[in-house]
Amino acid sequence: MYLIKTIKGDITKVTDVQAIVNAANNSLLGGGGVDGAIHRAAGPELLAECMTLHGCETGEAKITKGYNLPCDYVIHTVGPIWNGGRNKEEELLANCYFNSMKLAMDNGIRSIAFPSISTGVYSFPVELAAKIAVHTVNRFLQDNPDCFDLVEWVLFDTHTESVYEAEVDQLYKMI
Ligand code: AR6
Repeated sequence: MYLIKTIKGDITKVTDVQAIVNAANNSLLGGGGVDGAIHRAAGPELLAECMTLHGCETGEAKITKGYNLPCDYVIHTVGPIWNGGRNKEEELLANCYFNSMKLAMDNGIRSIAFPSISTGVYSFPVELAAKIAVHTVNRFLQDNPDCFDLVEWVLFDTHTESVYEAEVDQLYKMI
């Protein structure tokens, strides 16, 4: 069995997972928001490893070590920039979560923390993003029931946390 939980906080401080997910950009060379926080906390070796990866397509995911972070790995994924919903944004966001979970599973990672991908600088509406995020990950867990122990949603502000919490609660009511 696996546990799904939501917390309000800084993903760089999470100590009970093997991997955290970064909401990166196509260059994988750092930026603002959660990406900036992860690079600051991990130290310059993270950027050095990212430079060897030659970027990442939107919806895809790549893995590095965690360096000075409390976790062993960082999974870097690139969310879509919200453009009104006509550019496959929903599908691309679902791909981010699916490909991050797949990469974690393929590397034997059993515990993982996600931020709210695309809902900051990339302006994806939080309610829709939370629905896609929680449902995509839940489907993955149901399809691979013995592969994970913990999925943690780490949300930075009270509103985002309440939206994800409501989605997760809804899920447990359905089970
Ligand atoms: N821990 C958890 N969540 C955080 C943290 C943190 N330390 N810091 C911010 N958030 P964003 P995006 C929340 O903008 O929309 C970067 O420049 C934030 O409040 O980080 O996918 C990249 O390089 C929001 O709820 O990511 C890209 O260019 C969520 O994380 C671009 O931003 C995502 O906000 C990606 O934009």
